[in-house]
Formats: sequence, C-alpha cells, structure tokens
Amino acid sequence: MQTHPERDDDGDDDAGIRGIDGIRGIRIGEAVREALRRGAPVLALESTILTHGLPSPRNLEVGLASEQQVRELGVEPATIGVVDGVAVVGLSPDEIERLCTADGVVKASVRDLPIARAKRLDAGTTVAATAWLAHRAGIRVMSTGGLGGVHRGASETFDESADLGTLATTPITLVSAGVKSILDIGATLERLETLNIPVVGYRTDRYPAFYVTDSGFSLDYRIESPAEAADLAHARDELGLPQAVLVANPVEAARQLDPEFHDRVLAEALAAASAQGVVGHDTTPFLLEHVQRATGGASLEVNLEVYRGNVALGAEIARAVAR
Ligand code: PSU
Ligand code: MN
Repeated sequence: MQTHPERDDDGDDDAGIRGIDGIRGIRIGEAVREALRRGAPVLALESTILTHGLPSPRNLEVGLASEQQVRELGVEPATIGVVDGVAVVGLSPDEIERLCTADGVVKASVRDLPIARAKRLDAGTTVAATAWLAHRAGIRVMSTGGLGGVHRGASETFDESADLGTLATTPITLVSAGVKSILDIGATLERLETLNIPVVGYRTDRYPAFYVTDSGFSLDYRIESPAEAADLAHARDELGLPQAVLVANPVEAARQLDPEFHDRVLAEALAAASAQGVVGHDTTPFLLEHVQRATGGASLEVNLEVYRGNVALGAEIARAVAR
C-alpha cells in the first residue's frame, strides 16, 4: 500500500496541510491523485534532467516518452516541476512541453521552491526538490538519471549538491545510475555514509558512474530484484528512519561510453569550467553540455539509455512497493 502523509505515524497532524487539491502548496495532477487514492503504483520523475540536462528537442521527447514507458509498465508517472510558481506533482503533457521549451525556466532545488512560488517562476526540479515534493504527496519511488553529489574541489568551494542533505531526510526509494564522474565520487560515497543514506547496487557490487558501468568504487550490499528493494524500503519505514534508499543501477557494460574516451573528455570539460570561472549550480549543466558536445552526441545516447533503464527499474520497484 502507498503511505499517505496523513496516515503516517510521526505524530504530527499532516491532515492539516491537505488542501482541497491534495497537499497545501502543491498541486497534484488528477491521474496521480487518483492512483494514490487507490494505492496504485506511482513513479516520480524529476524535471531538471529535462530543463537543464538534455538539449532541445530531445528533452521533450524524453519527457513524454518516459511517461509513456512508465504507463506501459502499469504504473502512473508523476513528472514533477514548477509551473508559474506552483509545484506540480504530475505535470500534464502541455506543462512538460512548457518547461521544455519556455524561456527563463530556472533550476529549482528545495531552497528555490519558495522563491519560485513567490516570484511565479517556471522551474525544473532537481532530485532534491523532486524527492521532497514526491514524498510530501505520498509517492514512494522515484527514478532519475544521475544524482547530484560532492563536486571536485569541494574542500575549497563547499560545493556539495543539496540532493545529499535532502535525501538524508526524505524517505523515498531512488533509482539512479550513480553520480557522474564530473563529481568527486569517492567523496560523494563518504558523504552518503555520513548522512546515513543506504546505497545498494542493483545486481552489482560496483558503484556505477552514470556513463560508465563501474566507477572504481565498490558497494557493501547488492540486491537482485525489485521485491528486495521494496523489502528494504519497508525495513527503513519500520525502523522509523527518515533517509532515502538509493538503488544504484548501472548501464550495461556493452552500452557504456568507452571508459578511456570518457576520461579524456571529462578532463577537458573540467579544465574549461575552471578556465571560464563556472561555479555554483551552473557547474553541473555546464559540464554536462561540454561533455555532450565533445563526445559528438555519444554521451547523449548513453545518457538516454541510462535513463530508460532507471525508469524501467523504478516502475518495477513502484509496483513491488505498492503490492
Ligand atoms: N546529474 C546528472 N544530470 C542532471 C543532474 C545531475 O547527471 O541533470 C541534475 C539533477 O536534477 C540533480 C541536479 O538533482 O542536477 C544537481 O544539481 P546541483 O549539483 O546543483 O545540486
Ligand atoms: Mn552545487
């Protein structure tokens, strides 16, 4: 069964935040609301991947195709984003198109949500903002491409994605292909440990690095099935722990970006970012764009393959969790 916020057992009166349309401050799309009411499986999808991660017009194709993919697996998709200041859980196809094509769409992590609301902005939501909104709406499972993490040089810049801190307090199950090697993967794994966030490999003992199957870092635990992921989420809930469970789902080795090519392009991208003084939340989109251009689109194809795989696994886990 889906756990609705007003039925949780944390002792506070979550019913009070329920407005006529669902949760106060959040608009829940009709189909998503209906699925949640029935306890049917729902899979949350982020939108920064569409607004800031993928080039146009692939972003719109991917946004709509992923929803279709989720539906074909018998799961209700809930793409999450901000339209005219309103946080929407379950964007309509028109709203997805608007976020993919309009000018001035910002990237919103959790701290940007109140600003976007007050200023009536359009925004793609990051993993952090998406997970937080999804959880608040009562959704248990989410898929993304790559997670934010600790940036290289973070010991000087303090640039660590708000994804990590948010996932430490947001009990959702999140499927990703690890973090991209534009980040400091070792430091990211250390921070996940510090933040008490469980990470398991899906049929692997190796932490993936998004474009490549193996980051060089190993994982202590692996799971073999969606049912095992659901067991893990239930165990977390029984213990009353607030952390997300991270399921690391690697791209098939035969379909990864050639690791040597990958390392070379990455080194160039990092040098360009540093030469142009790119900092803060512009860093991830800048590096991704650079890698996409420098690989002549090969990284984009891997990116889409990785994302399809995560969406498929997320949908299966959503079904297992709802059972
Ligand atoms: N990593 C990717 N692609 C992405 C992102 C991360 O491989 O599109 C996006 C996600 O939405 C993630 C966000 O939550 O970037 C992290 O950004 P920041 O480091 O500014 O928190
Ligand atoms: Mn950052």
